[in-house]
Amino acid sequence: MATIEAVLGDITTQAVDAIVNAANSALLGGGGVDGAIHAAAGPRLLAECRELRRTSLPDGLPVGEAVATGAGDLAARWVIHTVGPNRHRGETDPDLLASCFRRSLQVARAVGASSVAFPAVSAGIYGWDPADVARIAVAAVRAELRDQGAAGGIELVRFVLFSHQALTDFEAALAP
Ligand code: AR6
Repeated sequence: MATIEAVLGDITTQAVDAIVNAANSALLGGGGVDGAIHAAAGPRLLAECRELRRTSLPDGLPVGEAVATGAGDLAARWVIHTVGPNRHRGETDPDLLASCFRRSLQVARAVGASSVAFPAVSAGIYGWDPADVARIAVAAVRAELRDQGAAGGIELVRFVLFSHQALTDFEAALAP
């Protein structure tokens, strides 16, 4: 049975196989956790993202989707970029946010990652209530791990929260 946990911290320093980036469709960096990940990973990460845009994703990454790159100078081996729904643009469908978490875990499994750290996707610049993100994220991760079955490959999912309030929200969502 995989472990799901929530911790307070900076996702860029997590010693896990893959960290998830709350990116935007352009995949070329931004503010928030995206900016922090690109700053810590160095220019190789941006170069890989540019290559994705030049080849498989000329129109960018759709909302709710996920894609993996290497992780540049980070301790992790992979960065999995996902694009959360943006409330300020009227993107209020919880299924789109759930899809970010599920698709990220599917991509993680496909590259061979067994431990994955997530930020609170869409709970910053994209304007979602962190408590809603916590409930949706925990339900999506539980469903995905259930569907992957016993031999699924993902052993650890860690939510890495940047504020005490967000940590409290995720702890509440994880409580049995
Ligand atoms: N480690 C963990 N969590 C963090 C970190 C960090 N180093 N830095 C911020 N957070 P946001 P979004 C938290 O805004 O809402 C970017 O410009 C933050 O407190 O990073 O999905 C992208 O390029 C919040 O709880 O992502 C997109 O344009 C959570 O991470 C847009 O922002 C997510 O906040 C995406 O917006």
